[in-house]
Amino acid sequence: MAQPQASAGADTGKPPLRVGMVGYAFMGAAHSQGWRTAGRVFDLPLSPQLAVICGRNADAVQAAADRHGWAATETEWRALVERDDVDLVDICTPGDSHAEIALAALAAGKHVLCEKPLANTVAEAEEMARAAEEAAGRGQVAMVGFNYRRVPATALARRMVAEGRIGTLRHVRVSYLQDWLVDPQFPLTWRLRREQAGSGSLGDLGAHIVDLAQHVAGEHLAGVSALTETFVKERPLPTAPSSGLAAVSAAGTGQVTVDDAAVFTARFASGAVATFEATRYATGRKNALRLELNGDRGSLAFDLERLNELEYHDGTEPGTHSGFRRILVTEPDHPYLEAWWPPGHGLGYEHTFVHQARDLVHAVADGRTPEPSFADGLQVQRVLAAVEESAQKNSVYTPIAA
Ligand code: SOE
Repeated sequence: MAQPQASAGADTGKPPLRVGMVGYAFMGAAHSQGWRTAGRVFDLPLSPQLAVICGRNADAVQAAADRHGWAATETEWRALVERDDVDLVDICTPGDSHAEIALAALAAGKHVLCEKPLANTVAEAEEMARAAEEAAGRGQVAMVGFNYRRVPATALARRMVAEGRIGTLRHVRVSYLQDWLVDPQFPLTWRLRREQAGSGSLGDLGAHIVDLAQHVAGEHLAGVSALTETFVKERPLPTAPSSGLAAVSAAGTGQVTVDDAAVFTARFASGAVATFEATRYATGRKNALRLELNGDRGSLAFDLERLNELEYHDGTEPGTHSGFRRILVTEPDHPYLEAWWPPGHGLGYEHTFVHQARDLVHAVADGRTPEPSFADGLQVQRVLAAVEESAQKNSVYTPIAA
């Protein structure tokens, strides 16, 4: 275990929030960026410190600490959770360890940030939500990493729906399309194993769009009718564990035990109807999360591949000159933009993690439950379970458990 001289972070003179992060691959790098930058851009009540990073391979975790600016390393997550120089545990591991780490961290008195989906099963998510609620009574906070709520354009969409700018919601159309599994020789990494990932495109991408659609709409789904499919059932085994979206294959093959694609229709509690599609086989689509909402007074549309823009149609304007307009979401009074660049100087994917860190720091300082809470994560988990149940029963309409 390497001991810190001083935790890395912005020297702001504010009280520190000492972060211990478990995992250091793709999400670990993204969260590091968030913690490193939030206190340098936003005026925060606490100063996030990159205190300790944890991973099983000592050399690899040290390399990650050096690259991302963490002050110390651990190779056992239990040791990290028990350290008294860690205030908040950030979980960036595959889904099979979320519950165990989060429960231990909450029991040890830490605040928790957990990557999505919250857990691999509803039962685990229920236990986590219960533990988070108890911990809230002791002043601890727990949040799920649904970072796409923190794109300024999606936050603006939420605000505009709440202001009534599209009126009564009729349709929500949402898809999350990637293509990194198109090649059948892409190896069988952890994201393709049910015991580690919980599910496939459904939990990885579907969880994001369920959370985002419900958040922007401001209401919950009531039931779903679903199809799932696994197109490539066997894949080469990877040479080494890989956590990113690239890997190298070796001899031998193994079974893919998760869905490759999930498609479902859904009803919102208000009666609005929705379509969802999550796939990693949409050839040419790299990270296309698209959301459209139609109400009786207007419509909104968003595409993550053009994330500084939000399309808006005001249906109350005269037909002669109405139409979709492109809002460039870079104005200082747009969500999160007050602290960034002058208008027109856009943001990117990584800024969502800076905003996530910013919002969580405020929640910790205020002692208030942040959104999305573990209860919100549990509700998404219930939607995912209903999708799987419906798909197993020939797409029968399946209500979402309350
Ligand atoms: C892989 O499909 C992945 O990295 C997801 O796991 C993330 O949650 C998403 O933001 C980007 O794509």
